[in-house]
Amino acid sequence: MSGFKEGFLWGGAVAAHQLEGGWQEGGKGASVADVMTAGAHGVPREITDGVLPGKNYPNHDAIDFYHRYKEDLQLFAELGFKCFRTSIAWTRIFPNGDEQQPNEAGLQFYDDLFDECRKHGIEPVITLSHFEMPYHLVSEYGGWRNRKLIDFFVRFASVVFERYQHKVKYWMTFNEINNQANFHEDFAPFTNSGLKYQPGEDREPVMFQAAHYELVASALAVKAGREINPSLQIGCMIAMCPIYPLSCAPNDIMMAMNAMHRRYWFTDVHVRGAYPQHLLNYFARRGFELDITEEDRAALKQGCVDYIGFSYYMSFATKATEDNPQLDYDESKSLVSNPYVQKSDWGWQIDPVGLRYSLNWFWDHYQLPLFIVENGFGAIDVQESDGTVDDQYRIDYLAAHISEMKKAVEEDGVDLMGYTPWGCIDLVSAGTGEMKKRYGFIYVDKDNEGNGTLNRSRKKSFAWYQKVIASNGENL
Ligand code: P53
Repeated sequence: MSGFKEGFLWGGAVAAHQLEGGWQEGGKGASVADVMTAGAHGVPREITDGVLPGKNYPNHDAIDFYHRYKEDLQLFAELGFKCFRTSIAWTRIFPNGDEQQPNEAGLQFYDDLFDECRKHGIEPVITLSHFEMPYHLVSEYGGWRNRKLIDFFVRFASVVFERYQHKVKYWMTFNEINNQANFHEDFAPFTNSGLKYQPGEDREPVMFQAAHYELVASALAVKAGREINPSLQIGCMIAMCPIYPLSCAPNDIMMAMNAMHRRYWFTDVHVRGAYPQHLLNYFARRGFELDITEEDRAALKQGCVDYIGFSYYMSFATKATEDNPQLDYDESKSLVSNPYVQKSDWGWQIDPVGLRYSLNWFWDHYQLPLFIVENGFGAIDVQESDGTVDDQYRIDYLAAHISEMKKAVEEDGVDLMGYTPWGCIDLVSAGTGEMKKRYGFIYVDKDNEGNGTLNRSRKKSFAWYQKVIASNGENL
């Protein structure tokens, strides 16, 4: 008998900006994703000052889900999905972010989409902010460095909770809110928080300030959602890459612990409604004076999440070095390669056991239900002349991860709600903006340059995942 609970949420995950396209349709405004060009492995995406002529912005058209969602949901239904995780593009509802009234055409689009899901018995699982905040909030307000964004976000959240409360039960506030722990690079601060740093600016306190405002906004949204409808389940969303010590040298162990503190304190605030003492001590040591009011602290306490959603793709490793006596973690410098695991073509370390470890880590720390809302293998797929794609490597990756997830549930007793592999249909990569970094069970005919018919077809992994769901995870 399978240990997965009754009603286990098997499905797939995407984000609005990575598949919808239709970037100006139905009154939609420009989001941060709309000003990011295509990059590649080792070539960062360029963040432009608004939309400039002659640049390639892959999210503008993406895979045209905006017009093709009925066909795509038909395929998800054929896969046997119990749920479908996507996001509501904030810019369809509030094109600039600071309006008083929502845009009805945008609201109608998601009504239609959720109705279509329900028609197939598929439960929508919705992220409120998935790397697609209104660009206007960046250019006019400086992104989340500005406290005013709390009100804008809570207004957006309240409008969609009110509107969709009878169609959507499962929600998450900020996607991978902790990516910005990597504040030395430009990508995460911009996609998480709409932050553009000035040359020479001390980035770290700005990141902590933005994250604080987001955590307050998240808590106020949770509170508002509960007031609108107490049956809503509202979670957080954390990017989990567990950080191992490279060796058992005591200082390597401490370095890994500090690194985990610096990357995962966000979860403490979401779950417990308060900052961990180690972080307050770190702020004091570094002399960071953040705008954290008594009112904020009260809000955090009143908006603790119902569950923890997280992504898992890879694990990291770190070690202590002599030039770092306080064992501070700097994600752009502190990571080392793990000699015991393989890497994907994009350098992501493949570590199925790390998923079991992560499930146990979250469960031991927080004792809240867990939801794996992203996991998957970005790879270059080759379409044969007959249209088929033999993606055995993807099947191998997912089967190995599901098998470890089963052990976490059956042997370790972790409370797991569901599993939604990332990019169930090929879409635009967030990190590189490429189409050729594919995750799907469904192949989409489109290349990095934007050419292709956009036709959908089933890969080998499609029939495999169909069996996994039908057998509730027994048939891997
Ligand atoms: P792509 C970094 C590390 C882990 C997850 O990523 C990440 C990132 C950001 O690139 O993002 C999540 O497309 C994110 C999705 C994203 C997916 O992982 O870079 O929530 O939007 O597409 C995979 O291969």
